[in-house]
Amino acid sequence: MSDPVTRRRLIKTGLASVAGLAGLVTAERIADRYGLIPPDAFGEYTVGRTLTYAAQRILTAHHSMAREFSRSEVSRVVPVKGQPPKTEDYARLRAGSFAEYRLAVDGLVARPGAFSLEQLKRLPVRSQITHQACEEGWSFIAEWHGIALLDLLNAVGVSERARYMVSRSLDGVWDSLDLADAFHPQTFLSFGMNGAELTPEHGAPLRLRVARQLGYKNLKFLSQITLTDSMKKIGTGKGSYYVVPGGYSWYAGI
Ligand SMILES: Nc1nc2c(c(=O)[nH]1)N[C@H]1C(S)=C(S)[C@@H](COP(=O)(O)O)O[C@H]1N2
Ligand SMILES: [Mo]
Repeated sequence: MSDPVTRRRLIKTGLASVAGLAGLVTAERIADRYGLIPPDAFGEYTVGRTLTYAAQRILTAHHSMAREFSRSEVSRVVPVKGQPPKTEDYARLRAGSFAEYRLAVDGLVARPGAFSLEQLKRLPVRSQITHQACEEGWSFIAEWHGIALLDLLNAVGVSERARYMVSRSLDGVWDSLDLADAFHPQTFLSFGMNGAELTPEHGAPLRLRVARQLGYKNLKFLSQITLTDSMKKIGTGKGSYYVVPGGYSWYAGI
């Protein structure tokens, strides 16, 4: 390799010091080679967002786990942000106890499909008691029941070309995760909370639970997941509904 900065050095010193060492342009080129540039890096946000994401990905390369709690620590009050969709479609699904609900799984997968809750529950059902924090400053601990997203992804067979998993919701919100978070063992598709079925307020019939990122990455009322090699042609091309001027960043690691 002719490049003076090797991957080992990148991991040892971190991208921030590489930036100091070799200049930001070189650092950006290296970050891109190792898939360390987030989809919302553009214009004035390129350097800051790339440094944050790359540093996190290098530090957490070995699937670090979010802390899990005991039942006695579960919060008594759980705030809601994002009310259930007010559409006729959602009302109909809800009236039918979500029996007609399907989660579409498509894109770069070997076996795309549309799965009912009953089908999804044939995968191993798991629980976790974790902390979810909203960027607005409130948080709660809850027990989540669901399936590990990685079990579904393995069942449909994700292509080697895939780099991101796009998620879409029945209220029009959409977002994406890189595959490190999509295949993280604590990333769940949850249909239950604190021993009961997930309520519409908390995202029924199915929501994402992403234990290592902020609340807004935990999409509720999930309708579709799509595997893709690039975010450029999806929505705004910036990886998330929330990435707008004055909005949030795509990567919200905690
Ligand atoms: N589809 C959808 N998902 C969403 C939202 C939303 O408005 N729509 N709000 C997000 C935000 S900002 C937070 S903090 C959490 C809140 O989850 P909760 O309402 O279960 O506490 O859901 C996230 N998921
Ligand atoms: Mo939030």
